[in-house]
Amino acid sequence: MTETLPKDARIYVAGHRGLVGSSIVRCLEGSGYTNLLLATSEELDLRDQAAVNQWFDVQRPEYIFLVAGTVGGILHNSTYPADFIYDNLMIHATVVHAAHRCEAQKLLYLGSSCIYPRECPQPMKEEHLLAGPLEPTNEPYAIAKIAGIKLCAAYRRQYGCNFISAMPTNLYGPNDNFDLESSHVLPALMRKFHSAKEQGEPEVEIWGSGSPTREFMHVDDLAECCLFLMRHYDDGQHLNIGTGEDISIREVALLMRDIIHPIAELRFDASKPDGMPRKRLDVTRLQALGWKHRRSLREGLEHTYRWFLDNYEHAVAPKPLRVHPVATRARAS
Ligand code: GFB
Repeated sequence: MTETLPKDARIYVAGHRGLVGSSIVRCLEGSGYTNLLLATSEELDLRDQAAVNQWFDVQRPEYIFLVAGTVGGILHNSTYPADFIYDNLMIHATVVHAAHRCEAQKLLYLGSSCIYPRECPQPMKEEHLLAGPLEPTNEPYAIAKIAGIKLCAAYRRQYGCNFISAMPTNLYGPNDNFDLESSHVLPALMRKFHSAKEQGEPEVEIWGSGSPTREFMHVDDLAECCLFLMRHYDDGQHLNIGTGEDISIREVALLMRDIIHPIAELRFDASKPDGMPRKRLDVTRLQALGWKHRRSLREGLEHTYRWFLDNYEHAVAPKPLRVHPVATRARAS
């Protein structure tokens, strides 16, 4: 395959302070890319089409990694459905439209494995998209993510834009969100086991039954995959990104216990939702292109725990939530 991404290309990473965006920036810099375009959400509100157009007119990005969005774990998704659907629909639409307007060479859009139906056959293949009802705890987010795929496909069909989409599995790694209410399971468990060890507590609470299974990938593997796709993949078909291996929440909690606090007991809180029963991606198409992840789950968790310890104050600092005025009004029942 030929190298299609020049080292001095103007590359915009939308969402560069998040888990995924920060890893893509590290990966690009480590691979010798010198012309990265970045803007914080304070500098550029990606939900504002006029502001996004203006920024694109000035910066003229040639390649775009669209990895910005409002994200969170199972509880956060269920608590802020309006934010999850509105923010993500708007961010995808404004950036895709601006990329078309300024004739960008290529855009990579990242969705999520929650786009597949709740009762999807396992492993979940790309063609299972829209084959059945979605998991209720994250339906608004999933709808926005599906809209993002369709947006890229529509601009490709109508205008011939080289916009591609990839759907990563559940991710973890440095710069994850470790806030216990809004985080995903792995950063939450890492923080819980760590504080139980520090405070000499014998028990750690695990939400739900522990029986759902998830597939986890270290974010640095994902970033390497995104760069690979930006260089080598030009097809309109969205592509799954995962390891193809899953594990139950109980087993992953035991693994985390082993790494952090081996004498802790697990206590399951059945009042918290389980969410999707199983979620494993079929990665046959991706692997046929010649790409495979490098980090095992244990290695990835040990690496992330070292990062967590080295960056403890930053990792556990309260994260300001972006809540729209509508969320402060009385909620309809
Ligand atoms: O990671 P998580 O929040 O997201 O939860 P989803 C995965 C599973 O871990 C659920 C359980 O069964 C949780 O009940 N779990 C156990 C915990 N203990 C904890 C805990 O302390 N915190 C959390 N957060 N979970 C999200 C979606 O789904 O994943 C999004 O809501 C998105 O749309 C994202 O797709 C990747 O895998 O259930």
